[in-house]
Parts: sequence; C-alpha cells; structure tokens
Amino acid sequence: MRRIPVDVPLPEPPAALRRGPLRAEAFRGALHDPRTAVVVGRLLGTAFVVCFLTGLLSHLMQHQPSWLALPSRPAWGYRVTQGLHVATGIAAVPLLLVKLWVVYPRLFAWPPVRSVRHALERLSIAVLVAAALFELISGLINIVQWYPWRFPFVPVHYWIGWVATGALAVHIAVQLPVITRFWVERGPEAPAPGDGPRNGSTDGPTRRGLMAALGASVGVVTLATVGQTVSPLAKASPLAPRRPGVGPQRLPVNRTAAHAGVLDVIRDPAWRLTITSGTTVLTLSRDELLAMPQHTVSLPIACVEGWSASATWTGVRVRDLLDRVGAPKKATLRVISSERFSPYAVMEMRREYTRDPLTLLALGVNGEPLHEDHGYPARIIAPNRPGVLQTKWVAAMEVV
Ligand SMILES: Nc1nc2c(c(=O)[nH]1)N[C@H]1C(S)=C(S)[C@@H](COP(=O)(O)O)O[C@H]1N2
Ligand SMILES: [Mo]
Repeated sequence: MRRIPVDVPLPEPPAALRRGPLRAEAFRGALHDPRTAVVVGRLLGTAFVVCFLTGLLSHLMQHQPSWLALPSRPAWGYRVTQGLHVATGIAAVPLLLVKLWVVYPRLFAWPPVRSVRHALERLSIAVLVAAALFELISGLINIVQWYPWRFPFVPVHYWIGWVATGALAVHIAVQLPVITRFWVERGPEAPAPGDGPRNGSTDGPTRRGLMAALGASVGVVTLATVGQTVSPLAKASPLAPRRPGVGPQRLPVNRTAAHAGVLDVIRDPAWRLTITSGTTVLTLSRDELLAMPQHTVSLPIACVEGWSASATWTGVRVRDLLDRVGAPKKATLRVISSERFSPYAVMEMRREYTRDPLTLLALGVNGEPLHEDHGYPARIIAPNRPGVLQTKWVAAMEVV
C-alpha cells in the first residue's frame, strides 16, 4: 500500500486573494495568541471531559448493557453526576464562545491550506467546533423541553458526543506542543522564552481582564441555573427551568396525568396492580397495597434534564412484592405504566435495584397520598436512578 503524502506542500493560492480578513496583520488584538487559547482551552477541555463522562454514565444508567451491573448506592449518585453533566454543559457555553473568539482569526490563516496534513487538521477543527456547538445547543434546548427538531434527542446527542470527544482528542494530540509550552500561565511582565514577539498592539482587554470576565460569566450562568438541583440556591436561580419545591406536593412535574392520558384508568375504582411471576399472578387494589408493611424513605427524583428534588416517599418495598409472588432473588423486573405510547411506559430494573430496601412502589409522598401528576395510584422510586426510570402510574409488574 502506498503511503499518502500528507506533508507534501500544496501550491499557494494567488496573493491577489489576500484581502480583508485574509490580509497579514488583519487581527492585531493581543489576546488572539496561543497562550490565551491554551489558558481558555484547558478550562473548556476540563468542563467538556466532565460533561462527557457524566453523560456517558447517564447513558449507561438509562440503557444498562447486560454486561454491566450498576450499584443502587450511593442513593444520591445520579443526582450529583447528572447535576454535574448539565452544570458543566452550561458552563461550557461562555467558555466555548470565548475560545472561539480567541482563535477565530486563524480561520483566515494564509495560505488556507499548506499541505494535506494541514487540511486534515483544519477539517478536524471544523468537526470539533460543529459537534461541540451542536451538543451545547441541543442540550440547552432539551432542558427547556423545546423540541424544534425532527430527530430523536437522546441517540443523536449521545453519538455526536462521541464525535466531539474524538475530535477533541485529535485536537489535543495535534496541539500538544503548544499546550505544553503555554500550560503554565506567567504574568504579563514575564513573557516566556520563545513566546514570540507580540504584535505590539495594546488594544482590547488584557488576558487577566478577559479571564475575570469569563470567570464572572461562568459564575453567573451557573448560579442562574444550578438552583434546579441545589435546593438552597433555588431562589437565586431565575433561569432554572424547574425548581425543587415548585409543583404539586412541592415536587416538579414533567408530564401530568392529563397529558399522559391516564386519568380515566387511574381514577377507576376497579384499578388493580397486576404482578406476574411465571404462572403466578397476583392482583392488588390500592387498599390491599396500603395494608402491606409500609416503609418511608427519603430519595431524590433526579431528572436527566438536570433538575432534581428530594422527597419523602411512603409505600411498599418492591422486594416484598416480589417475595409475595415467589420471584427468584436474581430476577429482573419489568414495570409497565398505564401510560401508553411513551418511552417511559415500560421500564426494567435489575436485582441491584429490586432487592434494595430503599426501592419502593410508592403510594404517598411528603406525608400525603400521591398526587395524580406524581403517579397515583402507585409509582416506582429507587435510589441512584435517572428520573426517566422512576415510572409513574404503575399498572403491572412482570418478573422476567
Ligand atoms: N409513566 C411515566 N413515568 C414517568 C414519566 C412519564 O412521562 N411517564 N416521566 C419520568 C421523568 S422524565 C421524571 S424526571 C419523573 C418525574 O417525576 P415527577 O413528575 O413525580 O416529579 O418521572 C418519570 N416517570
Ligand atoms: Mo426526567
């Protein structure tokens, strides 16, 4: 196989094209320099990596592969990791905007491509910028629950996350010499040897001023939204789409019972929960469930969209229900909601969750019978689980 000659220089385009932003010295601001790009880039890179890893974890928890056993503890685990996912994604918005501002003059580098290698490098940057912008924008739009697109959010956000991460890895590898050279920030009075001549311009902000403004914007966007999961900050978070404590029984609601089309079923006095294990079938009314041993646990609902709220749930342990139908201890449980045609209508739960004493079929919350919008007559609440798997309006449970 012949090697592709990536380093062969390409001919330079005619100098007559070198106008406007393509002129030499078109950008004179001192902050379009590699050191600023590195200083901002390492913050952005850190936010991005935390966001990617917490997002990957969230994906694995929602689509648990058969080879992976997930722990049901710590009970607040998903609340913290998903809170971090959304908070780092939001913090990455000002970081990315500033990073793009710092490096955008390189869009007009001359000559546009020097070699095949150079062209590939520029292409990888284009992929990185496009994928990063897509992830941040689609994530933000999703947390305000606006779906203007025609693609399914979850798989697309997930796969473009991998594209962005791959492009980031290539970018870091290519830029490694620059990154290591400028990693340590020195004061403006002590330029590093080999820093290269500054272009002499003093217009525009200083790097310290830029970093202070950037720090302030990250602080403001974080404070304005993190109250959706850090309850004491809720009042300071005007932009949080959901807030703990706001909603029926002091809990936010994503989909109401009316919206889910379940009102007739859940208000029917003939409502029964059906539990099936092999040929054993048990049906229980809400009163029969209330007559079983009741347990009270304090657990958060932690939504994938970043809001979370703690509540005190009362109900029957799932493992007590499974024992009543003689289910094997290792069994996986399928939980079916009265809601139909919804991605949340059917949920599966493995033994780590079903055997956990904190996992309840909840009948009440915060000292009251469950509100219809919180899943009346009965809903699942389990520790360390994404909100989407806390199935409301449970109609049936099947041992699989
Ligand atoms: N059947 C059903 N269960 C559901 C949902 C739903 O739409 N339908 N929404 C899920 C999501 S995304 C979350 S975050 C929690 C929210 O529970 P809450 O409305 O009681 O706060 O319920 C989950 N259970
Ligand atoms: Mo959710």
